[in-house]
Amino acid sequence: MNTQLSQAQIASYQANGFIVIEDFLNAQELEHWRKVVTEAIASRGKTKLAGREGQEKWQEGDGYYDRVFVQRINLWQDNSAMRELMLDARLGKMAADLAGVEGIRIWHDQALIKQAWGNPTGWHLDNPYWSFFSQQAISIWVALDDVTLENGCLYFVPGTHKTASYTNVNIGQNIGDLFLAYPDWSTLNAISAPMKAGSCSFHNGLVAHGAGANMTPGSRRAMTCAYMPEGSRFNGKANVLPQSYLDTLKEGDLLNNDEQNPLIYSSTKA
Ligand SMILES: O=C(O)CCC(=O)C(=O)O
Ligand SMILES: [Fe+2]
Repeated sequence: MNTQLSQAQIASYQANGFIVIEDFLNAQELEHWRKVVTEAIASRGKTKLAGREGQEKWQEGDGYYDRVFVQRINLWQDNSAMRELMLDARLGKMAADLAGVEGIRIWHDQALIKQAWGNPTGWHLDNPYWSFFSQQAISIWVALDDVTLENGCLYFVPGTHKTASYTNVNIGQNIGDLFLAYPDWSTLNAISAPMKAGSCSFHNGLVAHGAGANMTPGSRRAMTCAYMPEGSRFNGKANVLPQSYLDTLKEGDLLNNDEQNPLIYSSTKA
């Protein structure tokens, strides 16, 4: 795993709100990640979020959003091989160094499989969906297939993380709705991020991003993980937090539960 970051890469991430890292996984590691993701999804079944079997809200249906991608969240919580991949401190250090923070917790992982002929991923921000607000939230997105303009690569609008508020839109059928909420962004150009399988990108939780449709008969598989900077506080949104934990939280509380949000790296702890 190529986890080295140069100062130039960190500076580029901070200026643009995203960075692509080529050849992140070697061929053997890529095979392993593919296998783990495939098995974890298969054993999860139709429930999108760990621990929510039978809850209607978290079951895959057949609407537009269900055809954007197969989305399975917090696979680390119910699959031990995925837990080993996601809790790797080297990933935490990359995320912390790019974000410019001391400590990083897992917010949630997610497999995002844009299947053959899948819908585009409408433009959105990530962090406003989550239970904490942070300008330093960050996600890794690992390409498990060659990701191209044809099968649904990511797109970013550079620099938007600097002017974003926490206003957001849902990933819906009108893929450009985000630009109605942020009219100042509507004349900016997007950058596409095609990647070879095994490459990855990191993006800021407030940078405008989306992905194209899958216009091919093959799947575009990605394994992703969203990270929360250590010290983040509860903003009142439930998002993926279980009810039993929400019952103990009030707005402003530190989100420091090691079971739900493991601290995978801290520069101040050995
Ligand atoms: O994979 C996609 O289509 C979208 C990914 C995304 O929005 C994210 O990782 O935050
Ligand atoms: Fe996103």
